[in-house]
Amino acid sequence: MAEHVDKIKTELERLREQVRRHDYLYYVKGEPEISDYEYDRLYRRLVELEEKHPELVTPDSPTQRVGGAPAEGFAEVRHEPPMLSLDNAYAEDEVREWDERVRKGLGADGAAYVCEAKIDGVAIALEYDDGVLARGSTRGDGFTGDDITANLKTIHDVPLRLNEAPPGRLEVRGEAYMTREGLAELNRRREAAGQPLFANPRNATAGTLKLLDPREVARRPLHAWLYYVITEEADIPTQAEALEHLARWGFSVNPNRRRCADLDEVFRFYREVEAARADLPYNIDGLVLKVDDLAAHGELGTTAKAPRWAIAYKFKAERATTTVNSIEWSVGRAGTITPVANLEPVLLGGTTVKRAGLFNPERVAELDVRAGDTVNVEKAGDIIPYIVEVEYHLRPKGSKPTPIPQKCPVCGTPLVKEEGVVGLFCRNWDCPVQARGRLGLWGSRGAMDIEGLGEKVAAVLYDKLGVRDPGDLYFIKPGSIARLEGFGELSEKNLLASIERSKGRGLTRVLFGLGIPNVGFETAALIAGHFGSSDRLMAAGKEELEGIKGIGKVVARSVVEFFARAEVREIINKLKRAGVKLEEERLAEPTGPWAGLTFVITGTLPSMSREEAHRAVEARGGKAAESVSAKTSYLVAGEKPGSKLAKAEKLGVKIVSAKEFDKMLKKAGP
Ligand code: 0OW
Repeated sequence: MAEHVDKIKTELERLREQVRRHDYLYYVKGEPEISDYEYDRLYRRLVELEEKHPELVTPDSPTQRVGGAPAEGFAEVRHEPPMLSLDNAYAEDEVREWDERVRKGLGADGAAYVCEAKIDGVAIALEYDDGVLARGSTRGDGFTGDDITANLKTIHDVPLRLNEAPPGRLEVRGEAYMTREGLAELNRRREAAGQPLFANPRNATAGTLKLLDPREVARRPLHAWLYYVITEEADIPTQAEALEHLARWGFSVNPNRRRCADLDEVFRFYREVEAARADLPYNIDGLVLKVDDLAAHGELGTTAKAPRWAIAYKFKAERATTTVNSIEWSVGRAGTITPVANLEPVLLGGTTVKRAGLFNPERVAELDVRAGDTVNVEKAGDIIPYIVEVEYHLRPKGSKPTPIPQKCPVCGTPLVKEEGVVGLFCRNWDCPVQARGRLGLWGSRGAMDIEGLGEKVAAVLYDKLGVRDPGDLYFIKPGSIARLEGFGELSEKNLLASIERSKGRGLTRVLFGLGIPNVGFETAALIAGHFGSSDRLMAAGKEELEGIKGIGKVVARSVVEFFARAEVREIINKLKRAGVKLEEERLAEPTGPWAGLTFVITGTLPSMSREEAHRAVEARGGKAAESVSAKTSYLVAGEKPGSKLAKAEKLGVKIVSAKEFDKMLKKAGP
């Protein structure tokens, strides 16, 4: 028996090593050696073997990148030493002054610098014990950040196990980021789901790292560059070598870097990188200059905010001056009213800009921007240029403040403000832009996937055939599309056939396709899996919705209010009459003696690991959460409990010792 287990362990380790190596080659080096098919075969073999022997799963196995249950919140992590920010320099003379301070501080004639591209992302820290990822966190305020290990594990640039005999205790720091194309794709998905768009890759990265559900994080295109090493166990004399070590250990290290012996080389490199900036797939906003000699870092020390041995040498944000010809207001699929400034065309960062975002009515009022104004427009790597400021002194005589619309620019319905939410909204269900948008969402790939029913065709069906909602699609009279301009017998036949085929997509896609506010695909799947049919869902109250794992108050309220609308009930009736499937097999609700209970483990349990305790709780139908909240049923306090104990006491959460927990496990049965 023992040798059989050893044989399996050996095969598991070999498979993990192979998958880890091919992950590294594919994601970090971008030089895969095997085909996707061969990789999938390897990976599936590993998953199969681990499913057969769950007790042999290790946290650093490549299959453990995407965790399961969403966290309730994030534990805190103290940064030692603090994660500092950087002082900024915008011009050569400021860099010269800094260089002078460095040389004076070191009592040296010259200092060599490592210049690194400054990634416009979100700072992170990764801790490794014996080469295995132990914890990952955000920078927070530099002293305390959030423990987002489960989220960072989903990033392929973050190794779960290091190569080449790394130090036993190691911390590395770097920047999580998204490429511009990655963000564009993410925004396309969000637009289809009626969710707000991210203005730039940095916001998208920050928003994603904060998500409680690692499965959603895994669906987002996150990357990371690492650039800083903290360890007592290796003697690394320079920053240049630290970066080499990082690459050897398996981390992604940004290639746009150069060791410069003097400032002339620094300025030359700065101009080279600035010229190449637009060709990089990710945003950089300057260089980070660091004294290469790491011993000098200790000599120079830090201010309260930033190191004296490093500085951010920023690119000038691309900025241009032009005039506003007009300000127009548009309404989006979800009823959001958005102001846009039409500009006198101006060259900005290599492109001609004719429009600039004004975000929301509040911003227009705050800026008091008007047609005829001279404005400064900026594009600091973000996708849409925006108006930074108005040159009020150049304002033409007699100009009037821009009127904020009171009515929807499309349907004339009075606009509403919603408490606590920035912006103005048209809440007219029949607003043509919104009704057409809903038809487009219904036909989209993530929803009912109706081939040929894009936004344009949806608008034609709306305008020419009086199709007002998804239910009408299933009652289009044959022949009525064929006679429309741009259509014929064949295109009608294909479109009607794909509408017919869409009837069987199931409840998840129906719910996503209806465009319920705050309900994206993942949430739609949770709701469909819980209720199994639209009838049960429409009969449910807020409480039942809030009781579903992963559904909060906001979503519960959105769903109940949405199905309370007469127009929605009308659509559901039409869909039923058309024979559209409004059911889905229900996901097995966790049963067992601990169903509905939430446990949080803190400190070390003598009898089992944290992972094993979580699995023991889930095997009894309970939920294992990472952090304490009012919804926590029990806090299990092991040895050296962390800050969760104090929080549990404050919240009046029931606290049990490791021994009591063992007794509870036995009592609850296997
Ligand atoms: N964004 C970057 C970057 C970098 C740290 C080390 C100690 C203080 C700054 O690419 N390449 N190198 C450093 O070095 N910091 C960077 O970004 C900083 C981190 C926190 C605020 C900035 O994002």
